[in-house]
Amino acid sequence: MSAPAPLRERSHGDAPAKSPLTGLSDQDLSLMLTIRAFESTLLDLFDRGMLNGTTHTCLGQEYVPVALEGLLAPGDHVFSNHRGHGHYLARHRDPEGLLAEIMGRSGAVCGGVGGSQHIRRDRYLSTGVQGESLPVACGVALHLKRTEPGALACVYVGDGTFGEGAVYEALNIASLWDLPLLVVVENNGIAQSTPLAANMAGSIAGRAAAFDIEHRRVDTVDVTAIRRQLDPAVRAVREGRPLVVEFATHRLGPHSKGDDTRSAQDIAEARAADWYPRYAAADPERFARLDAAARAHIDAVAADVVAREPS
Ligand SMILES: Cc1ncc(C[n+]2csc(CCOP(=O)(O)OP(=O)(O)O)c2C)c(N)n1
Repeated sequence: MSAPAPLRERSHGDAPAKSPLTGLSDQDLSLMLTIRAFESTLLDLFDRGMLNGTTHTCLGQEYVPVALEGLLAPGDHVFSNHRGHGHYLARHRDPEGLLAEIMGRSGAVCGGVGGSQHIRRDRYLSTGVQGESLPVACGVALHLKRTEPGALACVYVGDGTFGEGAVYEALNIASLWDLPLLVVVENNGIAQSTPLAANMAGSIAGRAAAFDIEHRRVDTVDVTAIRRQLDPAVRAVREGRPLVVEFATHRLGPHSKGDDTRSAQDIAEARAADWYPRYAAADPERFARLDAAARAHIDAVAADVVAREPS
């Protein structure tokens, strides 16, 4: 595989702009690396027969919730889906509670009954039922509009979830009632085993437009640039202008723990788009130091949680 292109923004004069890491804090980069280490560890635990059930990792998509988190406030609600570990970790920075939840060990964030996909903590709620979260998020957005103006409901969905009718009922009401609803679509081009092209007529942008809802497409993995791009539109959400943000992203891993139906070429293309080697190339010393720390942290978390009593 050829080396990934260096990640750079270009100014109008086409002069090289700053590296993506220039504006990124150690805390944000560590969070991306912690999510990567967490998800890699989960697949490893599965391979060693130490996890039951199933799990869907967000490998390749870690930068999405980290970028969003910089635009969200503590009083906002976050609704997540089956691929939600990164969403949870970006919100609550709690790998111990999440791994204990997934493994059904003491210290589990939901007593071990929710597992990987069904987690509630404060203003965070995830569901494995595709599309279910949108109408619920609409209801919460209406409540926020009435009682806590300025707060918003943010809901993460995949591209395949646009096959669910509940998505359109929610978009319709959000537009009609001017709800503070932020829909984040992680468009990784595939739903389990069905490519987007076989699944969706038209486009996500066209579907948002049908409801008179703003749409933004994000094509970069540069967290600082993403925040700069989305900041005005997210502020407008808080004033009651719903928004669909579509991230063009890539799923590095299998759909869940071992079911990858993609061709070798498709997988190679996903890897070539990965943020991880680009960020590593942009600032090798800082990246290596923070990556080693994140891996050591998650190794210690896993050793601790594996040794705990059942919840
Ligand atoms: C209502 C419903 N139908 C089917 C499923 C099974 N299912 C789980 S994930 C998935 C694919 C979701 O694809 P997408 O929304 O693109 O998200 P991605 O997995 O790519 O992150 C399906 C069909 C489900 N969980 N809920």
